[in-house]
Amino acid sequence: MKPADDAAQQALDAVRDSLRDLIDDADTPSSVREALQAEYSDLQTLWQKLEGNELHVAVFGRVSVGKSSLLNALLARNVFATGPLHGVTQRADTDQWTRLGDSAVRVFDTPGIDEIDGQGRERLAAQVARRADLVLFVCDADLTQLEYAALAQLAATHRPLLLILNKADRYHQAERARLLDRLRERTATLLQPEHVLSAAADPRPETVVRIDANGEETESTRPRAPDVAEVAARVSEILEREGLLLSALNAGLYASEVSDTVAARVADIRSTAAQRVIRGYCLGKGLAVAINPVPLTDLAAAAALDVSLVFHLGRIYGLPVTRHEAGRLVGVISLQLAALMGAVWAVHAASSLLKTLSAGLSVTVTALAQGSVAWYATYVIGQVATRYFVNGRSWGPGGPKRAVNDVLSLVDRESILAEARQALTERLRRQRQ
Ligand SMILES: Nc1nc2c(ncn2[C@@H]2O[C@H](COP(=O)(O)OP(=O)(O)O)[C@@H](O)[C@H]2O)c(=O)[nH]1
Ligand SMILES: [Mg+2]
Repeated sequence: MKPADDAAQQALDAVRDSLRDLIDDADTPSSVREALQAEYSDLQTLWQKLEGNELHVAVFGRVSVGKSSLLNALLARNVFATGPLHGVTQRADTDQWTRLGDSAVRVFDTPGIDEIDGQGRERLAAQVARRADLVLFVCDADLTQLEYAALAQLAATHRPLLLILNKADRYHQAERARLLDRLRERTATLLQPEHVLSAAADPRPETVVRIDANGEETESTRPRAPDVAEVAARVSEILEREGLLLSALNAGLYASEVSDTVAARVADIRSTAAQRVIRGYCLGKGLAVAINPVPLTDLAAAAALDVSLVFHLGRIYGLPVTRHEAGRLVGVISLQLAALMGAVWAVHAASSLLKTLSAGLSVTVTALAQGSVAWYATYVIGQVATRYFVNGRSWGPGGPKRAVNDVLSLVDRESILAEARQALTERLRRQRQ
């Protein structure tokens, strides 16, 4: 093996393994897998492609330009349905073509880009671009606006791309040369000029005129063989030169895209679960504090609830902590909180005292105030702990002080307290009924 091939093979192996890891990752929740079904199936296809050292070639273009005919001519077999009617090819089809060294080259037929709506077209282009190592963009005349836009979209994916002027038999030599020049000129920013070629995938029969011994003319037709030699040679050359490496790079690029999407989804799911759990604990602690008549034990009970919350959050983020560690975390956070919002804690303590002193009428009011403050404190502890877990069990550069400070500046205290008061009032009323 040449060193370059060696490097390509190494890249290929690395990408193939990372695809496998992504597909098999046991930490990915099944709900994420279900939501990203299409992506996972693409990953599986890409993995198989790399595993089998497959190279994929796809055609792209308007309906009836001869995409299916071109593939048949390249395969020298009539495997793809062709015809003058619109819509002969309904979906992306595949067939094995040939072998190039260690690689199996598979070709993909596609429906015409003018047969599907804009969104479907973009999806098709993205799908084709994702799995094709080489795209043959087929046209049969100068490019329409639609064709130009689709070609530009494909070129932007940096796949190797050939623009093929098919039905060359319909043009005289000079006319064909002019058309090719025109195409090269228009696509100069998208393609190299040598990547614009002509072909006759399914030429119409020739008319031959014979003059017999008596000088009489008879006209007959003679079938013409496809002329795709130039295209076939360019395809082989591109695939041989850069096929495997490109295939690995493309798959790697796609895998990292999917992996980012998966990470974002997982983060979303965790964040939703975390916020739900935090709210549950806020309510639990708010009620416990509001109802519990003995001020000192309600503080202890409250702290135990916060420890449970942190313990629970660690599990949601797949970073379980022991109760002891959770307790330590709550301690660190509470300390920062006390330092940063002494005033609020003072209210907490004062109302705790008030609850013992006041009797009868004021109990509900102070209990509510105290419960709301407890709710707020748990809310902040929950947010800070969430941050800590999102950061992979780290406070980040500024340490716990900065983390608590950041959360405090993001949280709208008044609205949290208002929410707490409302939820607690409702619960307390229901309890009294
Ligand atoms: N004159 C001529 N006709 C062609 C050529 N290639 C394909 N065709 C005809 O164009 C029509 C559409 O071909 P098809 O391959 O089904 O087009 P697709 O819709 O792009 O797949 C068919 O009738 C083909 O016989 C060619 O090189 N020259
Ligand atoms: Mg077709």
